[in-house]
Amino acid sequence: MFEKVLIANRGEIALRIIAACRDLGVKTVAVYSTADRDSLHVTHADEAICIGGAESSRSYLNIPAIISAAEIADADAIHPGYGFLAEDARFAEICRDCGIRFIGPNPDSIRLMGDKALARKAASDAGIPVLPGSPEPLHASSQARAVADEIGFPVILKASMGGGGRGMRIVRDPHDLESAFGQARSEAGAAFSNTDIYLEKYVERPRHIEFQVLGDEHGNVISLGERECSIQRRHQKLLEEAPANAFDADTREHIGQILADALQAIGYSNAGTVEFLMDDERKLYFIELNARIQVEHPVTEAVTGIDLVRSQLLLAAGEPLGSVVPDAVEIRGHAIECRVNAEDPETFLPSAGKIERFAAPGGPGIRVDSAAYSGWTVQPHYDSLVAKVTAHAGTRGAAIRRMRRALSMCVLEGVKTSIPLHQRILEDPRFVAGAYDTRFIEELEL
Ligand code: MV4
Repeated sequence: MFEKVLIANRGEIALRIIAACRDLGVKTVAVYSTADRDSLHVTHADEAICIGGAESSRSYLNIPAIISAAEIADADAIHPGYGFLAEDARFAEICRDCGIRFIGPNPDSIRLMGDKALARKAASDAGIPVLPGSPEPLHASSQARAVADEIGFPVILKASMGGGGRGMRIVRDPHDLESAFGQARSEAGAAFSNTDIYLEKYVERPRHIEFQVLGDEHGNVISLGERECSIQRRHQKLLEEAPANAFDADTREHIGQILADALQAIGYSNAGTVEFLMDDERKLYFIELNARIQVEHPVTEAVTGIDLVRSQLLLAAGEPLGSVVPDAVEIRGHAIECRVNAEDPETFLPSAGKIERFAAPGGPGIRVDSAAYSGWTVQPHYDSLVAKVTAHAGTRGAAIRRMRRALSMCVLEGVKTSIPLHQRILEDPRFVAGAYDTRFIEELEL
């Protein structure tokens, strides 16, 4: 195992990684920006090094500063968390070239998955179901026309270097295809310095279902089941659950086996999340693979009993999968996570400011991941996540009641938060019935 791990992140995920390291007896190095001097990841790491100014580009995205910190502290590995440098293939490569283990997939996997058109082709070639669409990136609108006429409208144009909802354009009327293609291309060029576009059949009212996978560095991959993440607003998830609503064990098994075989063929290792859209016939189609630990990993940890961040560390250190996870992974009960953001409930804009009072809920089946404390200031420079509250219980109904109890016992004063919105979601009959899709929030707001 590693002697010392540098955590190239902040907030709750930095604390989560420190916890996993300490459980394994691994020393930790925090890095922080000048805005984060009073942050808990600085308090709790064994060492802490200031790497630059408040703006992310000067600190948490500053590769030379982070590598220098790792060399000064003599860290043998870097955990990138999520966001920031987590899916930067170049950073993973630089770590490797400097003799520092990058705790995540290899640079080639990260690069492949970063190009959504190539990822889609690789997934399809490896036997993962994809939507009808273009087999390669499109370079001219005539190519888009040929594919769209073949598969039928509506279609969606997506930027290859986009993802997570950025750089997409729905085309319902065949007459709009050429102009939409031109706009998608110029937007992609401006946003990603890459004009590659691909096309897919557009799925109306999809559900967002994602599978957690883990792979070792010896060619073994397993699936740890799915999460349902359809409750989101402007591509920001608000609440996630595991397992997905009314998802049968046979489908879980079937897709899980396809993913294990496919990712083994691709040479994928460490943690990953395979995103699918589920249509109204409950068919699943691959859309993206996120080559990182995700915000919502605690719901999978709750229902599988597997510590995913500990697993990432062990796998990156070369441990075989068989010694990291049990032979038979069972899904036990139901878990729900609410992402508590410091935001204005009217405008959804981040509400930075001082937290005057914070007391996290607890009790049976409740887990809180947070770097907040009374007197801490929510920084305007970073994302507005203040706490993740995860409820685990024997049934979905019991998990919903447990989450309502936890949110009602969460004291969080001084900033506006998304808790009232979460409470509305948890009372909504469609949510309670599990009968929702990705349009749930826009319809809740009507
Ligand atoms: C789609 C789609 C419908 N059809 N692709 C948005 C985020 C990105 N990961 C993929 N997204 C979508 N891709 C096809 N072919 C609808 C969405 C989509 C969506 C997907 C998941 C969760 C929320 C969403 C909200 C709006 C659109």
